[in-house]
Amino acid sequence: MIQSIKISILSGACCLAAATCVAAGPEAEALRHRLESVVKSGGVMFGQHDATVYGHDWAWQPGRCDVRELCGDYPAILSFDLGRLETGSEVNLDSVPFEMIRNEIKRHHRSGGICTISWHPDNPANGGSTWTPGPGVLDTIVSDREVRRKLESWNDMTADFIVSLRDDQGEPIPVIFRPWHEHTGSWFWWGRDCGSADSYRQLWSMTREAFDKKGVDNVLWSYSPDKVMTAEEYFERYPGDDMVDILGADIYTFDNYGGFPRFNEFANAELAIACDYAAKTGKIAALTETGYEGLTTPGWYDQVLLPAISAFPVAYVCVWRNAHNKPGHYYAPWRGHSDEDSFMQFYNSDQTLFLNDIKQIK
Ligand code: BMA
Repeated sequence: MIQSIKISILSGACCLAAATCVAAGPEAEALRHRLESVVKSGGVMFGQHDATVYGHDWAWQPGRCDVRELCGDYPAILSFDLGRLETGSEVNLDSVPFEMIRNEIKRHHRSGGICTISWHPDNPANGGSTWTPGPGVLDTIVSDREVRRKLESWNDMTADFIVSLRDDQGEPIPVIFRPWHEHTGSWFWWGRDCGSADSYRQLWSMTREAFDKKGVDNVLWSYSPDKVMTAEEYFERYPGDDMVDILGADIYTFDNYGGFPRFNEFANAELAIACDYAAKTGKIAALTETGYEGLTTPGWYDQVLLPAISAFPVAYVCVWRNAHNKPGHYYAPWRGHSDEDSFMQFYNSDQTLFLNDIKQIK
């Protein structure tokens, strides 16, 4: 029943007016078109980070996925991270082998799904991790030649990985790339207190230049500030319309930061800003990262997340990971979890789209 309602919504899908293209090749253009069709349909795709490589109590078991074991379908969007690729490591910062990430992206693409990639590189200025912010760290990419060179080589490595994503016919697989996110906070070395707005924009330009030089055209670029209440904050460091395809927002629910009501305030404010601007510029808006760690108060999925996204024309929402080796660090329930009903109501909504729902959306 639900499925047939979803299908009838989707059959009315069509694309919006063509948007300005950011160095996108035909595959990335097709992905853009698909995201526009989703928005036009009134549906919102569900995604999760690392959803098919590990779950709350398992890891590296092909085909498994907590979400699928609960609701019967895979997320429409899979998210992966390239942090530590720049060090030459074979596994990322959460121990996921890069080869596995490549294969999962290929497999999900073949199944009709969409992938998004984030990148949490180490700190090129001091050798620390991605979470080593400090005053001026971001500015050193402009002022210090050695740091700049290091970052250039890291950008090259990431570009090489992304351009190497190919399907069985050797055609490029389009992905959403979400670098330098949550820069309105200061927990990453590219955050607000780590340098000037100009340095942040330079960071984007450098990455973009490296990708262009390598001929990477299978990417849609997502700009994803952390929670903000005003357009001034949202756009303070915006790298420019020619750099950005997706107006994103990364907003979490925290019990010690206003809980559900505060999340609603931020979601209402920031998604309105992103959607308004997306509508004006022919771009796409999305809730690019969200979640409520441990789902400790029941009802988050149906009473908080669903109303938040229902109010806005966002193409997708992506929750963070179910860590297999970090107790309590999970963002989606699994079969047998005490709050599984809330997720099932979210899944059963006519609006939410999972992998099977989007296969027919072109
Ligand atoms: C954070 C946490 C960390 C993880 C990092 C990068 O939000 O999930 O455990 O290492 O993301 O994926």
